[in-house]
Amino acid sequence: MERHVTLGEFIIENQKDFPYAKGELSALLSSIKLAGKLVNQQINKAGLAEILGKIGKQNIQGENQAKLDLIANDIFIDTFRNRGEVCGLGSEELEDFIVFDDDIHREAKYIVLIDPLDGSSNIDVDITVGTIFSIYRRISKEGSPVTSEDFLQPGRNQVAAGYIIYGTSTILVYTSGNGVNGFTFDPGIGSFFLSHPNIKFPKKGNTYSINEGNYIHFPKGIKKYIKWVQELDENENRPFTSRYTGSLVADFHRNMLLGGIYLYPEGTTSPHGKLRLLYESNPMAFLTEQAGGKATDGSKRILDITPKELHQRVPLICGNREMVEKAEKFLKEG
Ligand code: AHM
Ligand code: MG
Repeated sequence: MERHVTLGEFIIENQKDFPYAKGELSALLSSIKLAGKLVNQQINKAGLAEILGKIGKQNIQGENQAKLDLIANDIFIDTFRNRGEVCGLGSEELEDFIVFDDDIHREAKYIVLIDPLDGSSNIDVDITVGTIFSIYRRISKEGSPVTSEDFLQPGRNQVAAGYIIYGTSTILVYTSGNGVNGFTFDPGIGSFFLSHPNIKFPKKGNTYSINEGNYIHFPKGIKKYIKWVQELDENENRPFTSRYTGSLVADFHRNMLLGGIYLYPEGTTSPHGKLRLLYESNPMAFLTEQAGGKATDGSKRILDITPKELHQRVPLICGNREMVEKAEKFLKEG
């Protein structure tokens, strides 16, 4: 019988990838796995459990919060609180970071940043959503209080990052700096199994993902790039195909598996784009690079940006290296 590797087994087998870890990072990834299963369960029954819809409040960024956004947020926070590997957490849904300041957590090495339910405008219409996570070692001394500097580290310091995509199947995709692997959830057994080993962007791609409704607000270079991808050129497989769900996780996942580029550029109404550096762009940039792609804000490597604030936004262009470099060229020429 063929051996099916579970996520738990894979994490333990690859523990040697983490030079300083004594098992805490493996345990932390297991916490994410557990929280992901709980969120998955809620999403699957959302229409029946009266947990669809908005709650009539807005998050720190002025966006309407959905019930499931907050349920997912609470599930992740409770899971980390119930276990001992995390000393602090930042979430897209919370104004400030949380410090787990008790005897168990104070000595912990890791902080976590999460977007508990990304693409939340899609929840009520049954379109794929995702959880995005990003893990750093704290800078402050273990045992001392967590500080904002622990959270405001450049993305290149991430020790692990990934997402859970709640789509036609539920898949957890992560990297700990040694390639990208995906694990599909088997709901009958209740386990994630390795289904997408060593994911790499295909050499060539011909899908572009961008909210073209914002065209009028885009910088000139992006407008020209969009016209270029729509031009006929049989040698280069153009025009490209447009695919955009409004869920970063879904668009990213497809582009990484089939080849493509995702763009959320700056616009006149959103000068730094929409996506959050800490909760969305950094983890996706880490995954992108680990899968052989490129992630930029238009001119700079995303992972080299030093964040100034927790909810900082940044333009994001990520995907197949060649495609991203072409978009950068158009932006440079203006
Ligand atoms: P969210 O975290 O509030 O769901 O917002 C992030 C989402 C991304 O998943 C997606 O790519 C983008 O917002 C879509 O934005 P827009 O509707 O402006 O195209
Ligand atoms: Mg989001």
